[in-house]
Order: sequence, then C-alpha cells, then structure tokens
Amino acid sequence: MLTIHTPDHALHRGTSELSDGRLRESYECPERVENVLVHLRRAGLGEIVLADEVGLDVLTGIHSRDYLDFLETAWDSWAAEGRDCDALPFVWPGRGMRRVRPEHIDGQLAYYAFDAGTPITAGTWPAATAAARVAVSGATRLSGGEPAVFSLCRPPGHHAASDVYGGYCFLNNAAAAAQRLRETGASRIAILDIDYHHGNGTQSIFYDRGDVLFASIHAAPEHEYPYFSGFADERGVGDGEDCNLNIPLPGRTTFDAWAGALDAACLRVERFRADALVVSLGVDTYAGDPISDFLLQSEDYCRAGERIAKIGRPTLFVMEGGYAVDAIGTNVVNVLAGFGST
Ligand code: Q9C
Ligand code: ZN
Repeated sequence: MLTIHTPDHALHRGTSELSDGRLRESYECPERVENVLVHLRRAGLGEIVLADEVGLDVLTGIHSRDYLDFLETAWDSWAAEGRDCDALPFVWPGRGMRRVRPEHIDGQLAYYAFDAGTPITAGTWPAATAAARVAVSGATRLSGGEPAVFSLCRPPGHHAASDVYGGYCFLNNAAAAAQRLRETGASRIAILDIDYHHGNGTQSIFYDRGDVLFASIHAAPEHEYPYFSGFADERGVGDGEDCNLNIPLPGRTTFDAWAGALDAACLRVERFRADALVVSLGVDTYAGDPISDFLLQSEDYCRAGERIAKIGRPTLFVMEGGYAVDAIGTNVVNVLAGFGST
C-alpha cells in the first residue's frame, strides 16, 4: 500500500484544549504521526511518499468561502489582540440568541467552533492545508489507478463541516478526497467512518447528496462526544435520503459487537456500488485510548482491515483519530496489513 504524508503536520501543536474542566495540551499531537511512520517503515507495507503539490480548489466544494477565509486569518486576528497563547472560544450563541457573524475574533471563534477543545495556533492553517493536500494527493493517486492508498493526515478532518470546526478538525480531509474523486471521474463514492466518534462534519457535508454514501460506526451520542449528531435516525435528506447510515454503539463495546456493526456498514457500502471507497480511519476504538470507551485490541484491527478489503473497491484510507500514542502505529499498520493480506 502506498502511504502519503507531509512533515508540515508538525506546524500544528495545540497546547490548550478544554478537557474535564481544565486546559491541557492537546491529545491530538504530532507524535501520533511520527509513531505511525515508525511502524509503517518497520512493517515494510510499501512506498512512503510526500504529498504532491496539488491545488486545493476542491475545498470550495465542501467548505464555505467565509469559513476558509476565517481559518486562514484567525491566528493573525487573535495575535493582533496581543495574545500569544492558543486561540479558543469561550462563548456560544445559545437558544434564542442571534447567529450573526461577529466582527471580533472572540465572536468569530464562537461562531465557527462547536467545542473548546480545538485550539488554533500560528501553524494551524499551514498544517490543516497540508493535511488536505495529503488527502487530495491520495485521491489523485487512486484516480490514476493505484488500488489502495493511505493518506496519513493530521490534523484530522471528520468533525469539520462546511463552516464549522471542532473535535481537533479544521478541514475535512476525507470529504475533500471524496469530492476530488467525484471531480476526476467517479460517479459514486462511499465513505466508511470507523473512528470512535461520529463523523458529524462528513455527514453534514454530504447529507443532501445521493452521490456520496456516508456510513459510520461510533459511540452513541447520548453518552459520547459530539453528543448532538450520530443518531440512528439520521438517514439523509432530499437526493441524499437513505445515503446516510449511523450505527451507534454503547460504551465498553468489544470487538465481537463492533465487528457485527462493521459488517452491517460494509454490506450497505457494497449495496451502494461505489466507484471508490474512502475510509475515515480512526483507531480511537482501541481499549487503551485515553479519551474513548471501546475495547478493541491491537490484533482486532487486522480483522477490520480484512473485512474492508472484501468490499473490493479502490480504497483510500484517511487518518482520523487515535490518541494512545504508543499503540497508534501498531493499530493502523494492522488495519492496512489486514486489508492487504486478502
Ligand atoms: N476529555 C477525533 O477523534 N473530546 N476527534 C475530547 C477529552 C474531543 C476527537 C475530550 C474528541 C474529538 C478526530
Ligand atoms: Zn475520534
């Protein structure tokens, strides 16, 4: 399997996310990617290359112009207030208040963010655009005939919607890849999201589209972040009706139950007869993950990869979550090796 990455991810290192009532350094850290690269090289899974110099016009197909402009300039606006710490929102438009875009940076952070756990730093925009380039490069390689590609994106993307950021995500890498595949000849794309958290951003971007299926297995939102998205009755609207599948699972879910849900999601993907498959690959379902509550073991990820391979489509894996830094590489390599073994 071909892996695509960039060193520019390291430009983004959050030092303050709000977690359990305190500010702490972000769980979503550069060491995650370094650990994945160590294990990919050790496993000899295939070529590892840098992202191509692809343009990012595709982003305007999935994000609004005002949102992209905000992200690009947010750090400068923040720094212009004399602040040198990470930028976080501290207020939100609650029920009954007006959702009008404020002029002050503090108001804009509140307008575009949906949590206080996603710090913007001086390097966030260059890192996020580099991650999008890693994803779009992967899509381009897939269109060019490569059967399977791993885009080692960081920061992750699946919580980012058209004009909303959160959950450590700014630009939706998987959505950008899917959009790119659509623009380069594919008629139907399936996105399979196996991150522990619901991919609310990806769901939202494609919710009214019938050309992109979104299928996700994740922790039930009654009890887990992002709390306000990911319920089983969210099935798409308009042209996108029945092109959205959510399979929420309870806390402490083990591999047996999770594998049953994966099979159901894969069956739906197979029935969609997509030209290509994008997998939002989070390994925060791991039992040792510090912020998650599923019980998958490292060996289980091989079986997950095997099941995904059975779908039998050109496949782009896009890195999402996974915060057990010492195990993330093993778990990712196991998915990719399981995929390649069949
Ligand atoms: N006490 C992804 O996996 N909540 N994002 C953290 C820590 C945010 C996860 C709470 C989780 C976001 C891409
Ligand atoms: Zn996650």
